[in-house]
Amino acid sequence: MILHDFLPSGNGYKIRLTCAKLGLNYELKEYDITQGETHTEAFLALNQNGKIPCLELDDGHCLSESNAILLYLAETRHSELLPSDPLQKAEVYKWLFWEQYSHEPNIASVRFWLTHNAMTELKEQMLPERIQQGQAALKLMDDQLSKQDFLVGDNLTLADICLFAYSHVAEEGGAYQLSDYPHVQRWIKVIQAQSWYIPITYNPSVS
Ligand SMILES: N[C@@H](CCC(=O)N[C@@H](CS)C(=O)NCC(=O)O)C(=O)O
Repeated sequence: MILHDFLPSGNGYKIRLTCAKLGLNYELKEYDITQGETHTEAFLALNQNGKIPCLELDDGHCLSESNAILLYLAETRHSELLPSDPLQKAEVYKWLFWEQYSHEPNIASVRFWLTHNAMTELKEQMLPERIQQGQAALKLMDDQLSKQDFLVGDNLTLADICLFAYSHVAEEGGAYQLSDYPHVQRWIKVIQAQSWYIPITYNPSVS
């Protein structure tokens, strides 16, 4: 498999972390999204949406959308990262969909704007509301994690890998303070202590 990716991306990191957990090998092909490298004709043939991550399978099929890739990897490997019980499975889906609508646009986008010098006048105007919504998302996770070890029940699932990716780097850029969310901090440490854990900067081609 070839993972088309940009190392600072949390969306890409979700896939790298899932592959680490499942013991899957892949080749990493990097693109600099700040230089428009995902908008070339060659890249658009892989993903017409012009975004990383996308996972090129051995038969040439190229799958995009990070959370769809997570589901594909867990389902095809029959991993307990995706529970078989329909209700538990639906709870995992719930967090994956919530991440894309309520978490990633506020936490990931704000981090990118602030760390990649990508602010514009329009983004300056949007920033306070995005931060407020990002704080609400972290608070919601903190409430859930005050009641149980992981987002869905007692075991680590794709919901945790998906939400970990951008939550653990939320402070980058300075918009969020993780000390405001002690249960999220506890959960981050638990994931970082897993034997298969790799940092967001991990590049399989360099190890
Ligand atoms: N919903 C998509 C979002 C993918 C996405 O936003 N990718 C960003 C990097 S994290 C990207 O490639 N941006 C380049 C661009 O839009 O030009 C997913 O979860 O995979």
